[in-house]
Amino acid sequence: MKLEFPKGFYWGSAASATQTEGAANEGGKGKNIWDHWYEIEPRRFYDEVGPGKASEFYHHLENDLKLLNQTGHNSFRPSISWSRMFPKGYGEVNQDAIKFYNKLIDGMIAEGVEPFINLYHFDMPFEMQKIGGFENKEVVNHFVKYAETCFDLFGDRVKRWFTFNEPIVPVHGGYLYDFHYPNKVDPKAAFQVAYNTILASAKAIAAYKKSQDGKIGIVLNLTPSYPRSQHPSDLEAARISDLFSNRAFLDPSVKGTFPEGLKVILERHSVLPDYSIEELEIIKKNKVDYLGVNYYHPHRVCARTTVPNLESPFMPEFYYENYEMPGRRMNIYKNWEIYEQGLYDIALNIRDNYGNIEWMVSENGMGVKDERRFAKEEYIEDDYRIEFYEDHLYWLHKGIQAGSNCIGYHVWTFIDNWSWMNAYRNRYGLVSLNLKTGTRTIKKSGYWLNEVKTNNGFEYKREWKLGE
Ligand code: BGP
Repeated sequence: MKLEFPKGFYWGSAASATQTEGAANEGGKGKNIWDHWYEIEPRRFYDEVGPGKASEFYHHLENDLKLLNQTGHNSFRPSISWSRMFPKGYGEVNQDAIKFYNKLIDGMIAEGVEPFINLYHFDMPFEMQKIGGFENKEVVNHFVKYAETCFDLFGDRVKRWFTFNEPIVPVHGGYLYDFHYPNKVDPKAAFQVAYNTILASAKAIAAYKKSQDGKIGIVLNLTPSYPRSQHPSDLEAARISDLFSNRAFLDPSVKGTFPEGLKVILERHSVLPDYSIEELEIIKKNKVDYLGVNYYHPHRVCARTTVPNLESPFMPEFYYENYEMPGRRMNIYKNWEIYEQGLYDIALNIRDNYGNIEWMVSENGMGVKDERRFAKEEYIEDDYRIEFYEDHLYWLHKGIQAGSNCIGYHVWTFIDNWSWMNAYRNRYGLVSLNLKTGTRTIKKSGYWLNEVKTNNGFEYKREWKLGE
């Protein structure tokens, strides 16, 4: 069966500054939290490899831009590093950063690749973190100034922007579950950071609308919440996990309001963030024009079987337990369930509950441990990844046929990159990276995406059986 996608469909990939640029101490860049955390706790990183060099996108730009063209990109989403633009987070703009990002944007356009620029991908400037990061509303205003500067400098050529990538992840990692700096376990701070990030996004959107004519959105990682059963307690568990994992960001971004029920729970646990009526008005008035959805895995939950320890810091898991569904298929390298149909459910949820807003898959991908063990003279035949993409695209296509307004599909990621605490353990790229030599070699999936883009679709062979 030929799967054909809507005319003008965006194909490509996403990447992020800290994971790809390298040159962490060059070109006038200031430290961000990753540079700092690696300095003080290198053991938290796989093989003790830090973000200093990453994939050296900064130095390989010209060559890498050609690779974009050869691997099926008509669009690409890199991020701008706030601490490269403003080494302290505010003040004077770094001229070298302007030069680099101009080169990047102009280079993409010259290769026929439309830029989708993201302003924040987990990389708080360290000087901003020192004064509290997004716990502090002053940092919100510095972020907005940084965003405005980017709009002024690059908005003539960039017509698609994102304010944040997965804003829930720094909340989880930095303030609840200890996998990002500043490694606090502090629910009150966590919900303040979440709220302030939403406010920062809305204020940046307001600034954008004043002077620019393109579109601005936010990238959210959505994890559809599936209950173990139809028992009312399991359904309630799924409702609450959905509230915290998805709707807490999705509703204010798309509808301008917070979901009902969230405030009650936060108040009950004394973790309601500090907010004002004026701020809620700003959030209400400045909704996104379009949405990016990162989809990797679903979230299966069931009712708790134990009473939570009321002395322990409040976590959303007070209301549900994670459920390991028998027979689920796993990506064992990342311990994430593979459930392609989740993308169809997301498509319909956006169609039915979010005004069928324009959206795109802004990340979808499969990390494989030590993938270079499969390399034959540098070339990697990653058929497993092609299959992963095709199966997800099948369900996405079904969602589009059902009327969901999806305009593109970006994979994670372009070139194998440095993956936060996992460093180079799992590889995701369309292009493989030899860490010793820096050599880049297009994988089979890179050639595959190029074909898919050229044909705006592909011949899909798999037949889905009921219950898969
Ligand atoms: C997403 C992030 C990416 C990327 C990806 C893969 O959540 O937006 O930055 O890293 O996940 O995850 P990981 O690198 O942890 O394997």
